[in-house]
Amino acid sequence: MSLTPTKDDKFSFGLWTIGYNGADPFGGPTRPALDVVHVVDKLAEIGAYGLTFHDDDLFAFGSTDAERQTQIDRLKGALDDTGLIVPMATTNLFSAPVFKDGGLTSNDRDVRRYALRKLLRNLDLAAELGAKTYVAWGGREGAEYDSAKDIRVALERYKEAFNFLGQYVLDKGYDIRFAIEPKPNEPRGDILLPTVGHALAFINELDHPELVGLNPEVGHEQMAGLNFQAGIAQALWHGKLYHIDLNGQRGIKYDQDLVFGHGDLHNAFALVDLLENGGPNGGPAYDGPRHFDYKPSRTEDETGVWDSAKANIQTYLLLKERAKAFRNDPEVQEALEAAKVNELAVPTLNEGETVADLVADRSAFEDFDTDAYYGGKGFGFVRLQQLATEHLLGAR
Ligand SMILES: [Mn+2]
Repeated sequence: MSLTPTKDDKFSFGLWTIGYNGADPFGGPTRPALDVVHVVDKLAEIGAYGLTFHDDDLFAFGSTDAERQTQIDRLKGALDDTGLIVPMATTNLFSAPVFKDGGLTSNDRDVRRYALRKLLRNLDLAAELGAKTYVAWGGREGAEYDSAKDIRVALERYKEAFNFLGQYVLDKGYDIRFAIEPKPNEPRGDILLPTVGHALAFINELDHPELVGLNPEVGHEQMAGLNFQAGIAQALWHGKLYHIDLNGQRGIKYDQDLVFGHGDLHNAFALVDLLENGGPNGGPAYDGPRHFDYKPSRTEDETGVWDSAKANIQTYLLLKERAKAFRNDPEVQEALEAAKVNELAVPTLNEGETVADLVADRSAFEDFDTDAYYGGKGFGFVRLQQLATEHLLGAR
């Protein structure tokens, strides 16, 4: 079965994803670098609508102004030729040696000031290219040793940076919001704002929390043993899902960046069901880019790179189709009803009910038969999960 993506599906890829040359801590590149113009042409061909990038993906760190401008102009030409857009951009504050102790939270103040300037420069470019989201993944913002980083002070510097950036965007009149990307570890031993929950709490401490949301990544939450779909549901509940990084991860280990769905497929199914069918009227709960932040495995040649890029799109579309079938199945609807999934939407208290009213309600406590729950009717959650599994496997 093959499904055809359209621009309305909003599939986007990072330049660093398909551009990954296979280098890892144990070996060098296994593929040559890909040119940005070629990448944009190929992405358009496979049905993507957007390209995202770090500054250093487009023009190498240390490029002259002229070299930088040449690459920007080449990207703009390719975007014009294909109709692709740049929905998101971000800054590399982790690769260059200067960032070995982080950028915005380096212990070295001069490095922090340099990091802010590098960030502002690419933020201007993002605005120029029409990006609406600016992602902040602080991969080097952290430490290996507890005594080496004062976490409370580092968070103060992080806050200072986001307040400064928020004010900059407001002063410039840019239509851009920031999206923090949590990750528990790698490359640092421990990274600041390690999970969705940590980042949500941090955002509440900022001067302009409305300008800052989240860009959660499947693998990053799963590296911490967390349920990604549940984290996304909470981010949506807070109104903070500004962007999303889709990929695959197999449990608590190094960041694998596999193709979306090539990890916890059940959770990927639940995630797509949430994004596409979890809205207030059964429609989409999220209308931003479906952004793939994966790495084509080191074993692949360029054909394998594009096969894996297409695999992300196909898996997403298949899961979307499967989730729709799941929602439309009368047996599933009956199982959801039997499991009281919909009853959770009924407020626990009656409208206007007071403490006295609840205490006076003998049916709520004195006459409530808790014994009936021993040996009584179960919820049938396993049956529901099996129905989901059968839809996921295409058996229904
Ligand atoms: Mn990752």
